[in-house]
Amino acid sequence: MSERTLVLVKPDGVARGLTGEVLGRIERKGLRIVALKMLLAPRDTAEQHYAEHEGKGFYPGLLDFITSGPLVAAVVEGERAIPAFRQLAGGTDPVEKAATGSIRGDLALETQLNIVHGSDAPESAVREIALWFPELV
Ligand code: RTP
Ligand code: MG
Repeated sequence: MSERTLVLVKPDGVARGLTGEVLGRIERKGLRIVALKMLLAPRDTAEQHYAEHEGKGFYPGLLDFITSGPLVAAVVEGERAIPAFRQLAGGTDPVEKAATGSIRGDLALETQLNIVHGSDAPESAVREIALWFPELV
């Protein structure tokens, strides 16, 4: 079933010049980029995006990181786009969890600096697309 997911190339990925690498992998998988923008995330957008992690030890640092520089936000569409992109991204810890061949497994070393975000469920995708692309909904 075709569905949409929200992808972020996080500030570390943009700063390292990996935006094209990430978008290229999405396209080569056969997924379609249907909306795309670069922006400095406002603090309140970052807080809403990561609301599920409020109260965790890494949450303040995560907000500082995600607002530390420009990021690229994309709406990606295709068959099973949500799990398909999660597989392209690899597990959260780039060394212990992400497989070689995945974006994180190939390109990252640290859990916070793991290059990309992808929605983890249909409800998250709807919420996150509305948050980052209010003009689309
Ligand atoms: P994301 O939401 O960014 O797509 O990543 P994810 O689902 O794979 O991981 P999640 O558990 O939702 O965590 C969100 C982001 O927070 C940072 N993090 N740091 N230091 C830590 O223990 C820790 N745990 C998570 C990572 O940047 C992770 O992607
Ligand atoms: Mg997550």
